[in-house]
Amino acid sequence: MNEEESRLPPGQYVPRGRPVIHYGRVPQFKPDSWDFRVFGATKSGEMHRFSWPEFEKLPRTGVLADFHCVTKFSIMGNEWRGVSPQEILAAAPPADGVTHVMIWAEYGYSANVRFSDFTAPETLFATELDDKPISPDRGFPLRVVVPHLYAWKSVKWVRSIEYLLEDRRGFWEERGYHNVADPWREQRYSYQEEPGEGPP
Ligand SMILES: Nc1nc2c(c(=O)[nH]1)N[C@H]1C(S)=C(S)[C@@H](COP(=O)(O)O)O[C@H]1N2
Ligand SMILES: [Mo]
Repeated sequence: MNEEESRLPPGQYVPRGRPVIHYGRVPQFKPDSWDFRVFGATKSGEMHRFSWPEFEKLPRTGVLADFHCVTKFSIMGNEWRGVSPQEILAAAPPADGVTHVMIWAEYGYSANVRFSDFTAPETLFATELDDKPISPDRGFPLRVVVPHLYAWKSVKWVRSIEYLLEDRRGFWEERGYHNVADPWREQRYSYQEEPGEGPP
């Protein structure tokens, strides 16, 4: 097994090229009306709002990570750059007792992650891929990457996050996909969920 093969979770393969997949149309970025909101169980009880210029001022960091789609292709060695979730947590702190985060995109797409997945060191609010602004079809201007979970949790065109005191399913999690989505455990479908892995 070579080094790249050992980085492939079970059942995955490396395709030729880099597929682009999403549900629905590519939204247009309008910098004047674009905002990023943090709502739900915030510490202050208030919603936090960042305009594009405000969001752009947050410090940036890099993450090198592979990317695994549940349809079985993997994209290896993506160089993401963007804002760490730690910056968001500092600027818009969650209340005590937040267990999950719902990540919301344009057009109502969403994905829920455990708070521990949200704060994992490889999770990022990415603005650049491979030294260029993320392309419109890959999520410009802002995309979350949660590379240690199946890629439907890596929400493109992110517009808000919601702090949750109790777990709730997102778009694909409501449509038969696994609530946790760990590719190393092949958590593809909701029928595989064990007690405690889904919302009550
Ligand atoms: N907003 C949004 N984000 C999304 C999706 C989507 O339909 N809408 N699809 C997800 C799925 S299933 C995958 S595999 C990846 C694909 O990312 P890519 O187009 O950069 O390869 O985006 C994820 N993020
Ligand atoms: Mo996917």
